[in-house]
Formats: sequence, structure tokens, C-alpha cells
Amino acid sequence: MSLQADRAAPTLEREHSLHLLRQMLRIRRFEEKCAELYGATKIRGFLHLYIGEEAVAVGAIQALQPDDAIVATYREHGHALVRGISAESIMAELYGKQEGCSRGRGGSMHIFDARTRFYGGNAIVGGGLPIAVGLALGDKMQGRDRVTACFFGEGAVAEGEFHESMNLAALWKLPVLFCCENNLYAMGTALKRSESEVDLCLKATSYEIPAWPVDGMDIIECERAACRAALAVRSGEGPCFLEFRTYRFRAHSMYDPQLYRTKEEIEEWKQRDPISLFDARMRESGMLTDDDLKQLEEEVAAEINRAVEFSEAGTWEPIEDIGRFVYSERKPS
Ligand SMILES: Cc1ncc(C[n+]2csc(CCOP(=O)(O)OP(=O)(O)O)c2C)c(N)n1
Repeated sequence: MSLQADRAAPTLEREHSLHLLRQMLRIRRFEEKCAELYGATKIRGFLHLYIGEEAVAVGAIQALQPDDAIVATYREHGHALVRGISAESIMAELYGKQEGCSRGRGGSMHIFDARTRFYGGNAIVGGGLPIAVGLALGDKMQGRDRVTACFFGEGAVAEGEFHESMNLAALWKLPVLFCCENNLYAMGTALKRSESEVDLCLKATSYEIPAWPVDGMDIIECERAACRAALAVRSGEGPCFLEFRTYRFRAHSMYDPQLYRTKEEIEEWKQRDPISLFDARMRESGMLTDDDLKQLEEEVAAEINRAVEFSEAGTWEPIEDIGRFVYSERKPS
């Protein structure tokens, strides 16, 4: 056996690393395709890309069990993909087709899937936090051994809902894993321009919630921190707070001239692209070859092509159904 083949032999660690890399690549390529489809007006409305932040969702979700819940923001395609919602049903949702996971009625910001306990997708900054607290309260009251992972941007810490949620989750020792995705900007507003205290962990500890900063560009660090925190949450000690320090490489949404940050800053962060970093690390330890990467890329490309074909072939909701689900009255049978 050649040295190369020997070093790339399957091990549990290698299998897991390939899994992490694959998940990050799925998000990156899926969203690159979304940007292209947006340009072609196949996807309309709002579209917020997660590119650059992939390690956070992929790492954090490793700590969850199938029965745990996820609450996310409008930048949630990646979380949904990793959770196991099919690329087809997410893409169809972005197209506005009936086959989408929210029947095409929610679009990019409202990915939802009760089967995988993925409770959105939320257009309201901070809006997911009280939902997560409510889910966790329900679980605690019913004695279910579940964790709710709540993802939100650092912009949410300016909202009253953030403080109310922190307080009640701590007071009632609720099983919530708060995952703050600190990408430094809330639209065009830098954290330091809107907050007198920019130490986000300090905000959580002021509510007696254990909190740790995490390098959000390092997938292994993200996974490790999430597993440690989820273990504490699961043991009944109450919530934990992780501040993932990350960066979005793309604009806030599709229309954003990005006058609030310099090209140099973006380039600097791109030097720590989570996918390139992990790719290099795997190669260094002999866990990844060019052929492995080629195969991964081909599989991911095929998955995304299938999602686009599925969405293209999808159906628009009939016009007579347009008021359905909007009002509470039942549709006459
Ligand atoms: C309650 C509320 N206020 C304002 C907005 C408008 N808005 C949309 S995104 C955004 C920035 C949020 O930034 P952050 O929470 O850091 O998340 P990121 O977009 O960086 O992932 C704002 C202010 C909104 N959607 N909801």
C-alpha cells in the first residue's frame, strides 16, 4: 500500500471529518447556486446568505440529537440543510413552489419543518429567542430530555426579547443552547456602534448563564464547544450561551453596497475561510486527498442540481388557494 493510501485509510476520525467538510460544502455550494438563481430572478424576495459562517451551524448541530429542536433566523438555509431538511424542499421553498417545506409561502426567511423539529426561520431580529424559551419550557414541564438550540445574530442582543429570554431561561433553568452568531455587523451597523458593552458573553453571564466565546471559523472548535455546552444543558443545569465569532463573506442580503466595511477587512477574514482552513488541516493530517475532495464536490453538485430540477418542475399554488392559511376559517370541503 502506498504511503498516501495508507494515510487516507478510513478511520472514525477521518469519516467524521469528511462528514463535517461535506456539510460545509453543501451549504457553500447550495448558497452559491441561490445567488446565481437570484440573479436569474428564479428566487425573489429576500435572500440572506450564510457563506463564511458555515462552521457555526455545522459544528453546533453536531451536538444535537434528532429529538432536539432548532430555532434559527432568516440566515438559516445552512442550519436547515444540516438538520436534514432536503435540499429539494428548501430550494422549492426559495422558488415559492408548493413543494417547498413551507408550501412556498414563506420563502428564504421561513424554512420550517416540524418533522425534524426545525422551528424556523424568522424574519424578526430576536424573534426566535422567546420561541426557543417556550419550546424548552414545554419540554421541561413535560419531563422530556430535549435541548433547544437557538441561533441568532449579535444584532439580537439589542432587542428586549433577548433580555427577557435570557432572564426566563436562567430563572427557570430551561434547556436552551443559545448560539449567538457574531459576524460583527447587524446589516450595516457594527456592534461597537450600537452597544455600550460589546462583550456578549458578559451579557449572558449577567443573567447567571455560563458563556464561552468560540472561534466560529474553526469547525472543530465549534463542534467541541457545542458538545460541551449541550452536555451541560442536557444535564439539567439550565441554559448555556456560546458566542461564535464569525464573519459573513457576502452582503447582508442581495441589495447591500457594503459601505460599512472595507474590502481589506473582508479579504482578511477570507484568509480564515472555515472550509479552506479545514481542508488544509485534513490534508496535513493525511485525511483528505484531491480525489476525496473531487468526489465530495461531485456529490454535492449532483444534490444541488437535483434540487434545482425539482424546484423548476414544482407547481405554483393555485390562485384560489391564496387565502388559505391566512385566516382561521376552514376551507369549504
Ligand atoms: C425587530 C426587527 N428590527 C429590525 C429588523 C431589520 N433587520 C433585518 S436584519 C437586521 C440585522 C440583524 O443583524 P444580526 O442579528 O446581527 O444578524 P445577521 O444578519 O448579521 O446574521 C435588521 C436590523 C428586523 N428584521 N426585525
